[in-house]
Amino acid sequence: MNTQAESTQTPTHTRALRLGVAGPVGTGKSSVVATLCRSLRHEFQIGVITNDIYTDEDARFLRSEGVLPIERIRAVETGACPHTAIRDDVTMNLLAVEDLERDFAPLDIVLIESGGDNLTATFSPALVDAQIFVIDVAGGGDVARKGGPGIGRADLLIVNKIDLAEYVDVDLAQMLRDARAARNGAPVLAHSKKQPDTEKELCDWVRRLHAAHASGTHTPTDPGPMAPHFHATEEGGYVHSHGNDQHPHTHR
Ligand SMILES: Nc1nc2c(ncn2[C@@H]2O[C@H](COP(=O)(O)OP(=O)(O)OP(=O)(O)O)[C@@H](O)[C@H]2O)c(=O)[nH]1
Ligand SMILES: [Mg+2]
Repeated sequence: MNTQAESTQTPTHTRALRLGVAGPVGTGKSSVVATLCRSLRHEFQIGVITNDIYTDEDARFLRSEGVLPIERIRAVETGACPHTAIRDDVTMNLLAVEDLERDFAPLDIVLIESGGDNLTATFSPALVDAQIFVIDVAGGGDVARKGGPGIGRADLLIVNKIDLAEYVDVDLAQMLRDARAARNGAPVLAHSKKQPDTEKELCDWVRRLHAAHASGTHTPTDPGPMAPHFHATEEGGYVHSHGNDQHPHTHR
C-alpha cells in the first residue's frame, strides 16, 4: 500500500538517457557510437541498441571493436525500412531498450543507432529523449542545404568525416554555414574520428545533455514528421503535407 513516506521519496536514479543516432547510410553512425562508448564508459553505465534491416552487422562491428562488454550491445533486425522501427512503430526498439535497462540496471545512457536511411528519417520522441543526426562531407557539400527534419531539428547535427573534405572537393566552411543556417541556432559539430579534439567536443555535448536529463531540465523535442511529399495518381497526383504547426494536409 502506498504510504506518505513512499510518495515523497526521491528517486535514487533517473531512467537512462535514451540517445538516438540517425543519418544516411555510411555517414559514420556506428563510429560515433563507438567513440562515445570508448570515451564515456568509465564515467557512465552505457548500453547500445543497433538497428539493421536484415543483419546484426552494426552490433557485431561494435562488439568486435571491444567498445563495451558484448552483452551490452544488442541488435534489432527491423525487417523493413529503418524509419518504420524508429518512428512509425517503435515497439521492437522500446522492448529492446527496456530489456537492456532491466538487465543492466541502473544504466545511465542507452545509445540507439538507426539503420542508415534517408534525410527524412528521425526518431520518435516516444523512443528517445534526444537525437543526433549524422551527415558527412563524402555525401556532398550540398547535403546540409537540402535540409529535412534531422538536419534542421535534431538536438545535434554532426557534419562528419571532415578529414575527407579536401579529397572530395567539399568547401567545409560553406557546408558548415549551410548547416548552421538550416538550424536556427541549434548546435552543429564538425567531427572526424581522426581528430580527437572534435571527439572531445562530441563527448562534452553528451555529458551536458546527460546532466540536463538527470536534473530534469532537458525537454525532449520532436524534430517533426517527414517533409511534404508527392504521391502520383492517375489524376495527376496530390500533395500530402505533414506540417509542424497544425498538421495540415493539402490534397489536390
Ligand atoms: N575518413 C573517415 N572515415 C570515417 C569517419 N567516420 C567513419 N568513417 C568510415 O566510414 C565508413 C562507414 O562508417 P560507419 O560508422 O560504419 O557508418 P554508419 O553510418 O554506421 O553506416 P551504416 O550503419 O551502414 O549506415 C567506415 O569505413 C568508417 O571507417 C571519419 O571521421 N573519417
Ligand atoms: Mg552503422
